[in-house]
Amino acid sequence: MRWGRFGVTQHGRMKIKSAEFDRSATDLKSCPNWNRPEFAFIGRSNVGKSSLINMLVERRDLAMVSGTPGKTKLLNYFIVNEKWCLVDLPGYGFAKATREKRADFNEAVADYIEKRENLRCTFILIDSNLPPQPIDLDFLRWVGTVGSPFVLVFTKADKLSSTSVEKNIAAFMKSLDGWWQELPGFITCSAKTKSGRDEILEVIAESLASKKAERSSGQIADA
Ligand SMILES: Nc1nc2c(ncn2[C@@H]2O[C@H](COP(=O)(O)OP(=O)(O)O)[C@@H](O)[C@H]2O)c(=O)[nH]1
Ligand SMILES: [Mg+2]
Repeated sequence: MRWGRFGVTQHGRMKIKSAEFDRSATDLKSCPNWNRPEFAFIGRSNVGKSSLINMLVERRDLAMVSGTPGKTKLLNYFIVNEKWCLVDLPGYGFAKATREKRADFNEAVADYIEKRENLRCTFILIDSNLPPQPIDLDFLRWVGTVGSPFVLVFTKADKLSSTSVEKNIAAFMKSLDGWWQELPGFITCSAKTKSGRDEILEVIAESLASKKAERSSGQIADA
């Protein structure tokens, strides 16, 4: 395949020792003032976001807090291993995104993705059971104009045959042809079988490790 698939390589399996709900933020201004690295999750409602977050941290009901009425339009923070955060962003199914323009799907999400310095990577969830959906493509086009790092995650891969999943993914990637010099990386996952878990944790581990290396090499240079 020409496009990027992430593999589990250097860091092995990352251990999740703790995962706690920390807070809900209403907008960028109310996001915590700390330097914990943040990894955000977004997608249409029902794409499998809560299930994926629970699967990643191996907790059955952690992300359910974001499913409770009133919290679905908030940025929900979970602290993992006391060091970094998963941020459950509001879904974008409830408003229409506009191409090229600053997204009007959710002001808080747009602000967060454009400006949050702590944000290392956004995992953009796409339902692998569906052909390419305009709302996902519109969102992705907008993220592309912002230039914020992201990885595509195709969810619920256990529901269809692997041939059908591959077909939907291929169609989705084909829709992105020519948008970037290289097609974005993607991971296929299932909250049910836990496939894709190691790959997502690997992206996180690699990001955490690379910043640490940068910082320590910076210290050496300063010394
Ligand atoms: N078969 C299957 N069902 C899933 C998977 N992930 C989520 N679901 C189901 O899809 C529905 C929506 O999931 P949820 O995590 O609440 O989606 P959210 O709205 O994006 O947070 C629920 O009925 C889940 O049980 C998966 O990997 N495989
Ligand atoms: Mg949810």
